[in-house]
Amino acid sequence: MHFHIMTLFPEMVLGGLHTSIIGRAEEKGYISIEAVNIRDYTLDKHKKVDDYPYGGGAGMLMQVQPVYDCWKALNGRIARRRDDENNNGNIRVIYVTPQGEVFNQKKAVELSKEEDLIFLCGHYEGIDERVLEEIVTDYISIGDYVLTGGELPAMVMIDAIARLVPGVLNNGESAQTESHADGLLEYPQYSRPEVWHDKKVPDVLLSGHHANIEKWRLEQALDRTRTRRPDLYEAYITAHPPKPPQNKKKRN
Ligand code: 4GO
Repeated sequence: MHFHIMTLFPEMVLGGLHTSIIGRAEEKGYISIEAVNIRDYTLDKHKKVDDYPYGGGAGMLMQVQPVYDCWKALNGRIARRRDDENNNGNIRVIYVTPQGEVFNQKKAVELSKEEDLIFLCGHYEGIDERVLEEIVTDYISIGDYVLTGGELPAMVMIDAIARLVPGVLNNGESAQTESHADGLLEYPQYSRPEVWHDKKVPDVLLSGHHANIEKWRLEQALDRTRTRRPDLYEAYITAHPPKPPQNKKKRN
């Protein structure tokens, strides 16, 4: 899967994503991450990319020309790599904005199935609406708060999406069993030593009894979700109503 980030701060995005698991996934070729500097496309002789908003108001806006020309060039490069000149506009462009649909694990799963994704990161007070209308396919937010730029949310989403791409996590199972995969928070986990600060690892985990361990983990996940995220718990219980107790027929 190929991630393309349109930004005024390419070093920021690349610096944050070239480390750890995502960096290794890139080295191994499971994903690629490219940052494109919008400023490289400005036709302004002073390399300016922003201007005052019509109608007044605080701050500056990113202008249509550099954003559009940057996208046009990038989209063309992707189309040529795919050997498909007719796919203009097919590549999803995500504008990272507090006005978008709120990102979650379900959205991450959906987006992880794309071959290419373009993230458009705004700065200042945002981007001239007209170019957004022409190039953006998805408006997505990482939560109800305002940041100074779209770079951090783009990095958050890329991390969440990339780890779902096959091969990125070494253990194929771990993306399925973790928090949010099934709508529940994850059960608590323990490693060595067996006792620490007088706290002992729960006996069931040392028992080797896999059915009991699974049962304990599900109970813990349910309990944790109910107390910490009652909203998720309600949704889970609605989708998985608890089975009524089995009515055991007495045999004569
Ligand atoms: C995205 C972008 C917050 C989010 C942003 C978010 N703030 N909650 N700021 O995902 C355009 C200029 C938006 C700064 C950007």
